[in-house]
Amino acid sequence: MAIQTIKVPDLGGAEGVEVIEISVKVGDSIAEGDSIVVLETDKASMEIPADASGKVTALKIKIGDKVSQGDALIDLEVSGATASAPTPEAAPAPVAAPAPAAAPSASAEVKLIVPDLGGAEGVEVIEVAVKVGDQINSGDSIVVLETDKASMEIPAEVSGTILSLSVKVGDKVSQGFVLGVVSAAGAAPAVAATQTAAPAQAAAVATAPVAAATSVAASDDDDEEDDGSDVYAGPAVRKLARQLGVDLDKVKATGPRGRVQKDDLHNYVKPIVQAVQSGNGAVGSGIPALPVIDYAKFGEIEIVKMSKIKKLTADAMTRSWLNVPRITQFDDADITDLEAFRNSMKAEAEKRGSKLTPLPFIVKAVAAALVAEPSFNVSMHQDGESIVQKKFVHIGIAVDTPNGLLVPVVRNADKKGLFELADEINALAKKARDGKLTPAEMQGGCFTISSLGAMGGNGFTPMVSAPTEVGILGVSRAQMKPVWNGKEFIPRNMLPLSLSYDHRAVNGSDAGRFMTYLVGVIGDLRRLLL
Ligand code: CAO
Repeated sequence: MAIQTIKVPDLGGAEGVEVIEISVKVGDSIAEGDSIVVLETDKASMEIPADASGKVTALKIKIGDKVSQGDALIDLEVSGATASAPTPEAAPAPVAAPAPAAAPSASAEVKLIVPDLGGAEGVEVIEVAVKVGDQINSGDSIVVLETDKASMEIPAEVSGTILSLSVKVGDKVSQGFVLGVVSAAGAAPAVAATQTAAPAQAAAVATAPVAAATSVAASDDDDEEDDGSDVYAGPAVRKLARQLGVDLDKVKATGPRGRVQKDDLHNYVKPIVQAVQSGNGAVGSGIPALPVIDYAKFGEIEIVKMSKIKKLTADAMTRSWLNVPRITQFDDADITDLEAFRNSMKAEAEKRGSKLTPLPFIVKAVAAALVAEPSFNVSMHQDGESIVQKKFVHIGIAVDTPNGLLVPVVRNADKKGLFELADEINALAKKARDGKLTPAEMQGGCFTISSLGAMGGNGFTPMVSAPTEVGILGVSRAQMKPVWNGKEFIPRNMLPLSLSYDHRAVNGSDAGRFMTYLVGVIGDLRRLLL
């Protein structure tokens, strides 16, 4: 390991150039060619790339500093390098600036010619910053070129009107390539004729190999196409934006003079990625991403990882929420008689080791309702034009576990007795809480029952388990209520039921019939015999 200091290279003669952006921080691992800082003169800005890979151990500058050639920028811990071979200058062999060169024609027309690119050939044009008819000033960017290492801007040497352009995005150009012709009103032929570097304009300073780049302040044109070309941003940021497919126009700039910085791009992209990964937003769906909130601003917080089950549930709920047009219907079932029967059976249940809660009765009633109203015992077919009608009755039971919600499935519930159902539900619930359910035990459900009765509540709107099911019954806490029997109010034990259904598969009248049947059976279990 050795420490190497990266210094300011030849800036084409410019001195005391302002540091406007520091793209790295201590501890960052950077690769050769990565931008370290952005410097800005009154004409243009330029990025200084690292000429070695390594870990940043110290920053020698801060934003606002004025630097010149040879000033230290950062210390880099370089693996594999020997201490005796530090690179004294970031740009050991600075080449002439890729100065905009212009050659005069017979009239006042001046060709815009690609200058010396530090030896690079066939460099790709990634941006054409002007169009025919544009009035340009000397120093305005004409094109941005990009090698695999860095990008650079080619500014105009003369002021005037663009008469023609002979370059487009994607072209590969080398020194001498004619980019276009300018009608250079008042251009001094001597300037136009020379093809030497223009240090005063030092807009682009290439190190060897071509490695520095510039960008010029945004154009004032309001009628530009919305392609980000009129956004003020450095080449590295533009390159990153292109790689990520980000429209720079949409990125909020926080840099000096409205410059889009790398962090701005990260801040724009991060919430979108997070939203997509968490299922809170879907690319191309038009669903706006949720903003990222820094909760620490409001008080002490702790970030706690969600369990795998919770994450899976979150994904499933989001899928259901986005895909299922859900309706929830509410009703109360009179369980006074059911409870009287259940209490009368408690001793017998205990004797055979069963725990008889209201739930097995509800499962039995739901199974009967699925047989009587098969419109609920379906799945939406993936062809979008059919439904899958099921001839079996498997019922999922939502079980609350320390790791999250699990839904084991009671198979052929319509064919099982109350004790058998009670035992199976208890066994599956225990397995769920012990983390011992097999995937097969959680598959194949036709309908789910989510019972929050032991916890309380008057009703809720459960989520349909898409795509396998189209209905789910929420069970809330039973309580004594005054019920009008036609002559008087009598106390009855009423069980609140919430039936959610996928309105693509089930229509309101189906749901009404299902609920009425269910409430009738729960209210009078003898109906199961019919
Ligand atoms: N009204 C009033 N009391 C009720 C009731 C209701 N609707 N449902 C159950 N109870 C009573 C039971 O009778 C039992 O009392 P006793 O011991 O005096 O008989 C007590 O509440 C506790 O019942 P339980 O929870 O042990 O048993 P259960 O059969 O009702 O439920 C199970 C089993 C596994 C469904 C439940 O334990 C569970 O995990 N529920 C949570 C489900 C959930 O999280 N759903 C939300 C999913 S999000 O959509």
